[in-house]
Amino acid sequence: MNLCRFKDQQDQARIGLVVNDSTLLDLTPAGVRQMQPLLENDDPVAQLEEMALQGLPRLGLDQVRLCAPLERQEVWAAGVTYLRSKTARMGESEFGATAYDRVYAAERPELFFKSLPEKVVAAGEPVGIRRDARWSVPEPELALVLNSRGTIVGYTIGNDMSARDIEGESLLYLPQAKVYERSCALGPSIRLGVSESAARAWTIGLSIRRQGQVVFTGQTSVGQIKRGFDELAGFLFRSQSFPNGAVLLTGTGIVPPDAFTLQAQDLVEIEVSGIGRLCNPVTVV
Ligand code: DO4
Ligand code: MG
Repeated sequence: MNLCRFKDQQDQARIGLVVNDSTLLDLTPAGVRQMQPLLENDDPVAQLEEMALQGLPRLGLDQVRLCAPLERQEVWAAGVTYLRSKTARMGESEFGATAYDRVYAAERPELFFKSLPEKVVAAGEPVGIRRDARWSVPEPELALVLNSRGTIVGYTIGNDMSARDIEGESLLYLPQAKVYERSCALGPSIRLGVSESAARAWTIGLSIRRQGQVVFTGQTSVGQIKRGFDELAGFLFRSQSFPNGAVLLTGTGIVPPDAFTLQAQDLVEIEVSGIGRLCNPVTVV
């Protein structure tokens, strides 16, 4: 069951339930105006299944504009959770290599702040590459949707856009490599009611198109993530509360070759087998 946010003709955000590739159910007549109360519910799937029986209006997905599937949640990200990410970072940074090696094996994961909700880019909107970076890549990641109790209520697709030259120059530049205009995309919807073990069987695919030609493709499996989802969420909620819940990206396992950098007008397409597809064009910011 996939939950989405969309804008109606009056530009008002509404909540919907994705029925199939082309149709959604508008949950507004069932009294749903925000996602948060649903995500706080102990069993959102049961609640939504009941609503879906109420003869709600059907809309074509091509008639609405999807918004990023979050409201007031901060977005955080985990890093160096896949072996591929560890080896790539060790290669990009001369003096930071041991830090990446250590954090991969350490008890405490790397977690960093990624985005305020209002800065997150939705499916179809441009993601940014910094104008002062030479080496920019998308990071396709499974994102955990957590309620205020730190419980995983769903999953969405995240793109942790990164400037690898800035990140590689100094570990202290990580916030500038990771947090800038249009550096985080989420969407298209939240998949609810899936256990961690089922999500671990999903695949993540990345394809990058330039002028219609595929210039990079890669694939990984969510099962390659070294850490448990509750472990990551548990560290995020240590000594910190999130009254609006939080979204936590779980790290990348797909890294394009070192010679590859994104360019303006490239098209980034991320597919997570259990969720759907997040596509964004690239712009310079
Ligand atoms: O420490 C650098 C960031 C790592 C990251 O974003 C990832 O592994 O996905
Ligand atoms: Mg990342």
